[in-house]
Amino acid sequence: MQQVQRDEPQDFERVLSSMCTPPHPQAREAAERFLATNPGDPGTYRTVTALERKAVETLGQIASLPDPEGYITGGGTEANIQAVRLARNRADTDTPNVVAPRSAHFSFRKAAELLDVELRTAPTTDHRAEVDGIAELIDPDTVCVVGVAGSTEYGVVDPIPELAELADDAGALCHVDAAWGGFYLPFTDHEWDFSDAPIDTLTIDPHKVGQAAIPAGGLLARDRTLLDELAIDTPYLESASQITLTGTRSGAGVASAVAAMDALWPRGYAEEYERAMENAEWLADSLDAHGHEIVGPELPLVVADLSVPMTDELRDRGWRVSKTGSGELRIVCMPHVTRSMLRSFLADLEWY
Ligand code: 0PR
Repeated sequence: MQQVQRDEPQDFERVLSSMCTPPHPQAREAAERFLATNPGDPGTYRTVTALERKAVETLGQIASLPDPEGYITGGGTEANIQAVRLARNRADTDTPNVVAPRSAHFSFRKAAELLDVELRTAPTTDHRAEVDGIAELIDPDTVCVVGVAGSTEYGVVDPIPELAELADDAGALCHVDAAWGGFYLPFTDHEWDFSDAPIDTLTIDPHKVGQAAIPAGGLLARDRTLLDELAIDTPYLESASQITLTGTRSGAGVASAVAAMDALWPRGYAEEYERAMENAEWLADSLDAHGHEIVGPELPLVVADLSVPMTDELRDRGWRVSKTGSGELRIVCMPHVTRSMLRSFLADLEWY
């Protein structure tokens, strides 16, 4: 087996590790058209501002939120930081804490550090949040309870309604991180969105499964008063205040998110989900048949108990694969991942 050299910056032919994917052709075109626009200055760039409203409307449809509020962020990290920030600002405590499962993305650690909020993490069972464990960590200073809908490492969905109820009982907000899973979950039976539970904010990223160009994350909020917690006065701009974390922002991200969702919501995403899930199940079955223990796939992400040295060998053959924190092989079945890619990956795996 020859060493495969892949230096092209946008070659996804052997990428099994990424949670991003090449943008839809219309998203690519829209990104280019809006490259020089800045939705951070809505007075000047009106077209992209109108498009951002449209993006939020469609994200609202995807997450079953009528009259959605929110904006297109730089990614899931910004959306999660902002969710923690608004929860902190809204609460009346000098010692705020956020309670999340251990499986929460590391962006919550950034949020906690930046915002001087204590991050309390609860154990997981089968990689999912333990409701009792979360409940034990909640106290009167808890400003936000986090649930993950499509976890980064294992692609599993937390019991969102139970977590939302805990948050509600404690007078805290409930934030759901569906940064990766949000464009797959509408086609599943999972309970994860605004119609399933009294959640307050949600992260859902067009630049992942949504097939928009980077950067395009999404933050949704149940109502405007939540976002108002983020408002900073902008005296010399035409708009009176800004709720975003960054000032100048990518109009390319916004326009491409709208173009991708126009092209794909709902039917295109549904087809993608079906195809990705079939691939993930096929991969899981094949690895299982070779004696490997498998986690999932609950969403199109497969984890197998292959050792790290094996993973390094595969990397040397050009494959881009990743591992979980405990060293297992982790394969994300994104839209660019085809059955034939997986077949040749397994061929290399068996050969080794
Ligand atoms: N929330 C969840 C559940 C995520 O999986 C991620 C990113 C984030 C939030 C943060 O999103 P941004 O990276 O958009 O700020 N998950 C992947 C990770 O950090 C992102 C990724 C994307 C990794 C492309 C690799 C890659 O090639 O591992």
